[in-house]
Amino acid sequence: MAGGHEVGKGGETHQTAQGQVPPLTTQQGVVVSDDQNTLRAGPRGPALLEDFHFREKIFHFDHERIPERVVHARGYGAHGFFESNGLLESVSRAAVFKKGEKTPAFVRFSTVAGNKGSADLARDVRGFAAKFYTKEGNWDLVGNNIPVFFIQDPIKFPDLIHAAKQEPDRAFPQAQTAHDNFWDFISLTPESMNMVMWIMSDRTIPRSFRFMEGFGVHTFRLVTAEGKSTFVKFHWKPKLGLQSVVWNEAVKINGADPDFHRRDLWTAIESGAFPEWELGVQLFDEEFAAKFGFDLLDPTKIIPEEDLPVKIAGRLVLDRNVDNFFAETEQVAFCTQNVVPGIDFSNDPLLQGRNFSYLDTQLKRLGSPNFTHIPINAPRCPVMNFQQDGHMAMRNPKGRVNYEPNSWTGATPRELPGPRESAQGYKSFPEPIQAQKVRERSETFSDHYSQARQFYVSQTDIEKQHIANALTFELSKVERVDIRARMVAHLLNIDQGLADAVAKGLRLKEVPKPMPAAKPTRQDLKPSDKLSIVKNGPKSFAGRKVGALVTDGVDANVLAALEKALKAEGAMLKLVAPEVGGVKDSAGAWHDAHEKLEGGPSVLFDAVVILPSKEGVAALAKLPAARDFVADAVAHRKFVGYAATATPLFEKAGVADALDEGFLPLNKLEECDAFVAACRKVRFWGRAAAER
Ligand code: HDE
Repeated sequence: MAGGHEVGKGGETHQTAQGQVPPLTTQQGVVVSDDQNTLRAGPRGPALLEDFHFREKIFHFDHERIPERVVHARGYGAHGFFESNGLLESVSRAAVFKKGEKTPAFVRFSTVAGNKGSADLARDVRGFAAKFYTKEGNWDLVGNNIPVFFIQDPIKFPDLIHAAKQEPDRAFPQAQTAHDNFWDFISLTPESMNMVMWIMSDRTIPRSFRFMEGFGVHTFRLVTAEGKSTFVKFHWKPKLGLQSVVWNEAVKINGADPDFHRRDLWTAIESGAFPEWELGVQLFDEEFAAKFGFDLLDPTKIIPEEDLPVKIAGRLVLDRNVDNFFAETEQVAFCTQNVVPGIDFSNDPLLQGRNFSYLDTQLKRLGSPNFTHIPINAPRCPVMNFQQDGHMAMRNPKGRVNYEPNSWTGATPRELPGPRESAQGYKSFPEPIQAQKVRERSETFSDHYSQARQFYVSQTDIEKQHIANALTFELSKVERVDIRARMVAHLLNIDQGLADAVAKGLRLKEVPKPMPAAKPTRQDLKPSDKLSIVKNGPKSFAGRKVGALVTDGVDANVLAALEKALKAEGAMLKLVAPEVGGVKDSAGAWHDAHEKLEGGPSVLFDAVVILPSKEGVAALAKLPAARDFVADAVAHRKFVGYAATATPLFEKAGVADALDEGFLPLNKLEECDAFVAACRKVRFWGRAAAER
């Protein structure tokens, strides 16, 4: 027998470096003797059909994939818990809101348009779906990182998603909206204009999941045991504050690390830096809703926090990564209709449409109505009913009785209309309804521009610039000039300056007339500071990463002091060196590098420090990746800490004559604290350099 075959006989011995290992078996439990070679008629002969182990193994492999989600295909999840502070006890009977109640939770973040294998930094809405395994059943809050949506009626959802995803003949572009079909549909859908402002803002290029807000979007109801209803809008507020990347960074991150967001979540949890959000609520009654000025059943509208403050009702902590991505993150089945007693729907038409779609889509994806038997979807409270059989049924009624009512003796489950000890059946809020069947959009849904304008004027100048740049970029990818112009016609109803900037950026030969509007844009809505990311930046640099470009001879004292200062802040230092093996510092100590320079560009870090030795800088300055490291950090307005020895590299990178206040010297130990303090602002927005 050839040597290769000998090596392949791993199954014969169960002794490894780790000790005794269990034998490999087939799915039927038969121990396998050879998992390296198929059964053949002689060593060079044809394969034998009789090889049950091979056939079973390949058969199983062939069926490994399930359909990816039609939207939100790319996602990443983690386990944790929700802890209530009791704020909602007086407005909802739900056990999940009792003071101090800790409820296990699973959260999946996602992009919307891209396929499962697309890159994390696509300009896109992020899904923020939470499943709470409450004592009274599963509650799913299936939200996004943007509080409004594109459409007002669910019947338009397939059109919206068809238009956003890759075009059907060519199957590109994927994971981006910068193409004709998307902007054609959007420019024919004025109700999407508020959402357009949000998606063209930096909200759609978050630094990572840990730094973004989440929103339930729709108005929901909370209901007390006595049947009193209060309207609610749900918010998630990240403990680390809001942060986004800039577009040029996003483009480069997608190449350098397409898994940037999932890696960030995974490593944060593995390192014990558990991501945390506060659950915020805006509570209101019919009277507020009637006076507010926009219809709160319209999912294209928000209630500014200045008009109705967000109160904190508890916290969500993600503290455990999954054991298996497929079993948990892929198979988790969020359903908007999963509510528990004390939480109810409003008549938001989009929400009502979703309540059908999510259940239906799980059957398609998971292949059986028994998807609730899969551990990630199974409630952690008793489940007792007479639903039975079907593909992969794991939980069937025991005994003779599989219906009710029945007159067999013994405790078989029955519905529970009234309260009994801790349990009580789910009751829908008895909202009185008298209406005619119509296919009609409410007149109260017809103001499409006022809140879009409010969002835009609430931004800082730099954020306004980013919105104009994003629109110009996306519309520049649109081939049909009439579609570009149609979008500018909408922008004219939002803000003249924005429309002018985009028209100029596109070099439109003819600026169109404003789009006829069902309702004129209100000019009286006050700017809301809470809508800006920059105005709500972090208070600390915790959770962030600094990339240190180092060579042999790096100052040992500065490196140690910097590491200490960052650690005290809750931030991390990552070494980037010409070779991944690492560098020897000025005191002769060895430091392993975290990244080889070419694989660790500055876009992967929140701030950078440039610490070459006097001897090492000349060779470093010759490397294009080192020059890009510096030039990109500057263009992306990052804080740059630097040793005096860095000058030759700065010269080669073309930034030596532009050292502004965002550059901080790092030659002495005291300077390390000053650098970390400066980094709390995350970006040096004052830098004049145009973003590349
Ligand atoms: Fe979804 N959406 N959606 N959506 N959605 C799905 O369900 C749908 C909408 C959201 O991590 C699908 O399980 C319709 C708004 C998230 O598994 C599907 C409409 C918001 C996720 C579906 C909407 C969302 C989904 C595809 C308009 C924010 C990912 C796979 C009426 C509040 C959940 C799946 C996860 C997923 C339908 C609009 C958020 C097809 C019909 C508004 C976060 O059922």
